[in-house]
Amino acid sequence: MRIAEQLGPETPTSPFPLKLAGPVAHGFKRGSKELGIPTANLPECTAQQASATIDTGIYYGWASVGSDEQIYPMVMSYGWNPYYKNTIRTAEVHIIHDFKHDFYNEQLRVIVAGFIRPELNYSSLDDLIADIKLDIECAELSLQRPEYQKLKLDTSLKPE
Ligand code: ADP
Ligand code: RBF
Ligand code: MG
Repeated sequence: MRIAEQLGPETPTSPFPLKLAGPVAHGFKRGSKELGIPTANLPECTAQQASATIDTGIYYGWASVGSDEQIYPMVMSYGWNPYYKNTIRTAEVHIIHDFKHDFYNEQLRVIVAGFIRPELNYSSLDDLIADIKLDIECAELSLQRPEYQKLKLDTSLKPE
């Protein structure tokens, strides 16, 4: 099993920080039900835009939602979800916070700050879940660094 031991550069390095936004879209509903890890899906056109800048993979950064001023750490899965053999590329953001309600259609603002790993296929759901938990740990550690904390001040994360 992979271990999230590599934190990457001390400073966000090109193409990061990458800003993405859009109203939260509906997906296949597997995140909450099958994985216990909900992912707020960015609209297809936003995912399309990202393809000009980043490869598929797992990323970390910051996020905010709707009129909420709070800025949360996030992990983003960008790609084909090989475990599920999807035919469309999705940008899915798991916000590292326990929300009491869904927020479909609300504006999701994201700053992607760094890369964690490529997308992988798994022989079991448990292995996928275990890796996502490592991704979350990796994101939390990476985002503690001062140059990554500064990104929280970016105006693109503020509600309109
Ligand atoms: P879908 O396939 O429609 O994306 P998911 O099972 O992945 O469904 O659940 C995602 C939804 O759960 C989000 O759109 C959002 O409304 C809600 N949600 C609740 N908590 C979170 C969270 N911490 N991170 C992301 N989405 C969350
Ligand atoms: N799906 C995969 O098939 N392979 C992966 O390596 C993978 N990594 C993920 C990492 C994170 C941090 C998250 C939030 C999701 C990941 N998923 C991965 C996506 C998962 O399959 C997807 O969230 C569900 O299909 C629900 O839409
Ligand atoms: Mg989802």
